[in-house]
Amino acid sequence: MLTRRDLLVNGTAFAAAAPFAAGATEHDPTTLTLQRRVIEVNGKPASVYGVRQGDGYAGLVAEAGGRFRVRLENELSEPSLLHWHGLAPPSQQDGVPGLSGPAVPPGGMADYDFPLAFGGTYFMHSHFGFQEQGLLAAPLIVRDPKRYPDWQEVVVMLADFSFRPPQEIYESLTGQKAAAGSMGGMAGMGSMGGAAHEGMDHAAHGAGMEMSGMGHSDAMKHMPSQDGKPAAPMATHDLNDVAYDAFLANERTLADPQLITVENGGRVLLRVINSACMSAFHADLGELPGMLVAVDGQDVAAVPGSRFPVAAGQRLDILVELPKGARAFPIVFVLEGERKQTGVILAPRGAQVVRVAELAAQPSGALDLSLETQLRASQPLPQRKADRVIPLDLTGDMASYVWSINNAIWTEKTPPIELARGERVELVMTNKTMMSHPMHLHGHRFQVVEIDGRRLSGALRDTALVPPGGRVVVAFDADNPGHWAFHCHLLYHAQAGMFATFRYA
Ligand SMILES: [Cu+2]
Repeated sequence: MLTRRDLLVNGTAFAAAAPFAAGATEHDPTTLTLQRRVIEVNGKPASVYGVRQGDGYAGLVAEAGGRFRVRLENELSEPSLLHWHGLAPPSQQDGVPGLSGPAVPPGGMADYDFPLAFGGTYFMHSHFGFQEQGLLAAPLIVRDPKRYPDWQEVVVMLADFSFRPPQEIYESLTGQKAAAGSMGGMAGMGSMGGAAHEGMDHAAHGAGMEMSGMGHSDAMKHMPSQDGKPAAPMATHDLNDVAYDAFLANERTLADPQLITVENGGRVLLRVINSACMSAFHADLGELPGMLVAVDGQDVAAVPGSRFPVAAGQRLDILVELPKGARAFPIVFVLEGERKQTGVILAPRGAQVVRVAELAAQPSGALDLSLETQLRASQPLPQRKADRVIPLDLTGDMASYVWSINNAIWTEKTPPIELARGERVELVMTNKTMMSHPMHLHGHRFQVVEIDGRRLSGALRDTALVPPGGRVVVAFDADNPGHWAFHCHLLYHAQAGMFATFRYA
């Protein structure tokens, strides 16, 4: 059995979800502190946020069946709040400013205490302004001791990074100054933009951040298919509306990747968290055969493979058995529609580590639902007829950078969609736009029950990708009363108005 020290690599605890790393005891809450830090990106210093425990551990590991007992301390010079992405807390503890409660002021704190009914791979991130783009996010692992107890857990958290202040990125996309508070769900955006602007590192400014036109990058001209093989040209989808300076795996690029010590011939549970604000990836295990066993923290019937898509806000649990031998194994994540990639290296002691290029041999395809249609929930929702069916057209376009639901741009005044407690709800999401939208529901797990007209007993999730022209139906039980956010998990789309709320008492 590896000790925690064995799992720590390069002085950071980022990669390992060790059993003793964080566990809140019955008596003491775990303190998570919001901080500013400087990391190095592309050889330059970058001022980012962080969520740290006192010992420097990023994020939190808790036990399924226990309680989530956390004290959040805000050491930033601006208000903030954390959302526990994928968990089902009481509504007031969900961390969406304006919906769940007020943001925590500088120097302030907030306490959280709720039961953790189920395990899984989750994460925490700010839902305040554009803080998420400044890496105000961290892993949140709820361990189930009965699940793969002898496998080494390796957490890989993905992010997209720009030296440009997010407010400026947003204004370039919309072509106009963002109105203060234009998005109540991320209240305080106006003031926040200024704060982020000051905080971001201007010494390293101007590192080639350009908008990629209307999203048609060069790779678009020869769009490969899902499995990465070149296919017919396809110019109808818009991908990657922000051109980032770097893509990070555990805050490192492939120029200086994290080396994660694994056992020779060991068994690894990869917990992949896509915390990128605007970017989707294909996980690529290279020569290693993998087994996808959970998405968004929820078990599915295992799917073998070495390449799996992960949209913004989604997670993957992948089992990997390493062959014997002192060899290193890169685990890379290729940006949708591009050759750019990031990743980490799994390396047994004594293994020779070879440098991995920052560009994949071939561009990755656009994410589609070919994997999603294969996924089957291990514990599906009980069969039940929907009490309420809600059509939600995903609307808007890239040119005007208007994003909306049922053609309604969300504002603080938008009335919630009213539900009744106990009903089975189906959300019929139809994407009328040219971009994919990963749609995230707070406070509930939903099941994918229909894709493009075919019913299925699909995965339980909290974030479902709806590709252009696609129609995805998800079902959930209204069993967690309150006021809940439902939105595109692309940060600037949510900010622009692709956002709605559900409410029931
Ligand atoms: Cu979107």
